[in-house]
Amino acid sequence: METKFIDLRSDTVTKPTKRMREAMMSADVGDDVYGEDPTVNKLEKVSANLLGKESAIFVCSGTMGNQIAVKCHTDIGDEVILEASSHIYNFEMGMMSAFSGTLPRVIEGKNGFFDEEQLVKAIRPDIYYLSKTKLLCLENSHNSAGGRVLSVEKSASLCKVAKDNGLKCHLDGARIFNSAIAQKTTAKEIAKPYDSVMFCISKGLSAPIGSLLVGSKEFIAKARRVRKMLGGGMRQAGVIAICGLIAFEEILPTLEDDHKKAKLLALRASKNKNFKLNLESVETNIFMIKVRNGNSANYYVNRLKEIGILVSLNSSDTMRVVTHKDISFEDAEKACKIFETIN
Ligand code: TLP
Repeated sequence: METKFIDLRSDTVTKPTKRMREAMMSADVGDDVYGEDPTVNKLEKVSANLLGKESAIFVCSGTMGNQIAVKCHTDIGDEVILEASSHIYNFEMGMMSAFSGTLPRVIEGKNGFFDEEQLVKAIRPDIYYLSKTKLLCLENSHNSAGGRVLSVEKSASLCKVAKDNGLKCHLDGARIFNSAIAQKTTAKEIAKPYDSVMFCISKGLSAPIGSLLVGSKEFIAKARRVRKMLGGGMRQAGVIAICGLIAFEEILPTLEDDHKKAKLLALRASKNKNFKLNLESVETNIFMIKVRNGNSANYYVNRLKEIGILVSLNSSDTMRVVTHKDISFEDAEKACKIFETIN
């Protein structure tokens, strides 16, 4: 018999809802490379409005959206400033160098974020024989930091420093709606100081595929050319784009539940003497559990798997737990009991 796991590895494991699957059957479609897919066009328009930008482009993945942005904002040999544990730097296969020929200048942050002083120091002086610092990339919520949130004020202040120094600003907002909910603000407010923002519909929003990149009309026109270079020009993509439109109506209003489930799980895991957790750091749907009894995190990843719970290995002593809509409160309660007692 197949084991039903409580899958807390990522919010990317979410399955499309019944409403999404039904809507896929009847979605109005056309050839998107000709700009003729009405559903894709609608998703792009709604997404741009939601984020308060002029234009948007539907792309295959978060990685593709981020890398198109890096390419559009830079030239070969330029420097890009990123936080040391950011997704763009660590998990996108070196594409910022392989595809855009840029040099990452990483800053060690605290809880995923650095401050204005560190940023200023990382910007190269404008001297002809030095490479140019062209772009600041931030991530909000910050995945590897355990779903930490960057406040609207801090975000604006960092972007101001960048802009005063002639840099463009890109936000990896894969989970921008989680950040907005945690701060009781809107994605539009978070997106304001950025020239471009990428967000995913295939994570907590539960669509099967896709991300959106938003920005000015001019930027998105350039992004369309770069997406085509990457082979990302899709055809009747309305069958997947429709899921994004439904996600905004059906899933977005429930996203806060994922944060509640994460808080419940973290609280119970914190009662286990084998684990170390900072409960105040649980702000969204992701949190980290540090192991402290001499066993490796891998030991617990495997132990949990034996009992029917999947979590991911973050480092030798840390596991990552991610909640999402396919984890019910009942599942969360089952996992809570195990997190509290496992040894
Ligand atoms: N993150 C995935 C893994 O790659 C780690 C996950 O399970 O969390 N930005 C951020 C902040 C992300 O967390 C991810 C995916 C991406 C970009 C890339 O998105 P995809 O996987 O659609 O290329």
